[in-house]
Amino acid sequence: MHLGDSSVPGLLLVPAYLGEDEQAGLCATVDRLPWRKDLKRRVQHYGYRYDYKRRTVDAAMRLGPLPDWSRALADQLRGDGYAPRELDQLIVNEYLPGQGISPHVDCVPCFTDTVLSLSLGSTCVLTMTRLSDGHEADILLEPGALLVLSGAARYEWKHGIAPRKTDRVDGISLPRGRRLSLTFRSVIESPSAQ
Ligand SMILES: O=C(O)CCC(=O)C(=O)O
Repeated sequence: MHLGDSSVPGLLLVPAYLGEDEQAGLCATVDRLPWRKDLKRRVQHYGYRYDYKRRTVDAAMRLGPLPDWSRALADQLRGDGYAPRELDQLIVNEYLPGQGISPHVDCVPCFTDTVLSLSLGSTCVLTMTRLSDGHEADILLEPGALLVLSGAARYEWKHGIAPRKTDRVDGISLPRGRRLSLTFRSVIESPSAQ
């Protein structure tokens, strides 16, 4: 794959948003907390639980305020101008080499227009796929990078990570290690179905 030959409107990549110490601290914090193990990869949900089967979030799935360690990060992202609204939902994903996430558009009625994802621990290539014609753009996510999806990148492109152990970028092999991502969103609270 070759990076940088197609731009995705609404996608912002901020390299090294988090330093190495900050990343290590976050990994250690997350690893002390319980993981959900009902998917192929392990996840943690804060703020609101996300229902992967129904692909939705509603008021009944509120878990409470974000825990302090992630609240500080959410406030920092907002203070730095990357999030127009309060971020009140966080999903932590763990990807071991060979694991990925299927291409998807984040639930449109559930979340507002800005989705922010922080990468920790390992490089990986995220693939953006334009809904209108299937055109793909590969984005190299390095440890500490912040990815912001809004506008077209949020609504008109899918994002996903292929389940492979090595990414090849501009002729260079990049073996994947264990990667964690912290994805922050703002929930649009709709009434619960119950
Ligand atoms: O791991 C990532 O950077 C992307 C996570 C993601 O797409 C999601 O949680 O919906």
